[in-house]
Amino acid sequence: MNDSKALGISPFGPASFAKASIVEPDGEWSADIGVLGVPFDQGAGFRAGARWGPRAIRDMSVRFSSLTAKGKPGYWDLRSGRDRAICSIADCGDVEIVPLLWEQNFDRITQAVRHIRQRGALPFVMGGDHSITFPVLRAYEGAKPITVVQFDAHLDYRDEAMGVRYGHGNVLRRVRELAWVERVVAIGIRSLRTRREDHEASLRDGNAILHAYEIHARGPDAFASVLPQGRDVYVTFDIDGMDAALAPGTGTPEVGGLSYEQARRFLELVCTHNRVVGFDLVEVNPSFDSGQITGLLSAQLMIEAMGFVFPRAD
Ligand SMILES: [Mn+2]
Repeated sequence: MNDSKALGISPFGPASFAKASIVEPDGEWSADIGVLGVPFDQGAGFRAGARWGPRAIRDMSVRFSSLTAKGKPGYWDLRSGRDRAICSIADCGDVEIVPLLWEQNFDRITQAVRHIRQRGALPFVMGGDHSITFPVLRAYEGAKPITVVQFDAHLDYRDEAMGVRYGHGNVLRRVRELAWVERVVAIGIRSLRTRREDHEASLRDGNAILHAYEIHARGPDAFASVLPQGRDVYVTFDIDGMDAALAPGTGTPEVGGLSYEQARRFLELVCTHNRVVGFDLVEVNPSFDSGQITGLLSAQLMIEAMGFVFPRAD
């Protein structure tokens, strides 16, 4: 007798996200969450390779395959005593990316996210470099105003760099220009490369910037009044928001970043006090990872976020 499949504990076999069933975004399927991989890294200005991020996250996500078990999905949260992530997950595979044709690739990304939303599922997107957040958010045209919560070491708010306007260093600027994005709340900003002009432009646009050093000094709960409440929220999680020691597998790591407990608490505050309309986790680059810890951390952050969005009603 082998019921490991039914129990959802086998880590073996093809690595879909948490061993979820693989579907085509534009097919006939139904699930609470549609996970989508975007293996695109043409927006990276420094060390490329985030195209392998979705695979790295899926590889380690099989550790959490009980989430997709038949009969009793989800996990028991030791901290709250609650069952969490009581939801169904479909893995929509990867967007087909072709070399060099970035505008066409962006269109494919937008289209895939549109399909997921049309199925009534909540998109959870795995990058790819951070530039993909712009084509993902384009798929929300016509939606209610969205507050974007950004976890990141960098503002990514540069208007233009040597003619480039859609790279990963410009992405929040482009996102903020979308008519349905009302505000950006950036958490964990600390890079020495932060430019005064970009910082001022972001504040002038009505965004909020939570610096890493302030978070270390005061703790996440001190910022509760700055975080959105009762809004429609899209979370974009650049893994370099985490401390470089926890997440070395990324193109532009920065020391002095968030601890796991800080990031988790921010996710809890954001996901439980708002309506989450989408989530992405970007910039995982397994070429620089050590012991797959960045892939594992990323999978766990996604699952904790799912757990906050889908707690069991009890
Ligand atoms: Mn970023």
